Amino acid sequence: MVEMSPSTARGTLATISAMLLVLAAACSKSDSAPSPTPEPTTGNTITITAAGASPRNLVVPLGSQVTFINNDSVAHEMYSDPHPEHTDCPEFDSVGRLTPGTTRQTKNLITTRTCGFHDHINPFVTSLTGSIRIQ
Ligand SMILES: [Cu+2]
Repeated sequence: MVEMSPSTARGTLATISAMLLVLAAACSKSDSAPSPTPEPTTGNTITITAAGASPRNLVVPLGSQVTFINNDSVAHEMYSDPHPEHTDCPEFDSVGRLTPGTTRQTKNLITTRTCGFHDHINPFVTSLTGSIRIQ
C-alpha cells in the first residue's frame, strides 16, 4: 500500500470535491432538460379552426369533461372513434354537431382509457382527428 503525505491527501480530496461538483452540475442540468418524448397537452379544451383541432392530443384527469369550441366558419361534428359507429366513448355523443361559434362539452369521462375522436363530416382529415387520454 502506498502512503500519501498529508498534502497529497488534501490535493486528492480537493480533486474529488471538484469532480463531485461537476457531477452535481451535470445532474441538475439533465433534470431540467426536456423529455425526449413530448407529453400530450394537459387541459380540457379543444378549439377547432380552419387549421384543424388544437390540441389534437390531450390528457385529462378522470371525471373531467372536455369542451370543444368551433371557431371555424363551417360546421364540424365531433364524435369518438371508430367512424362511423362512434362506440368507443359514448360520452362524446353530447358534443356532436358544432355550428360555427358553438361550444359543447362531453359528459363526464369516467373510464380510464384513451378516446380517439374525429370530425364525422371530415372523418379522414387528420388535422380534425385526435385523442384524449383519461387518467
Ligand atoms: Cu364518424
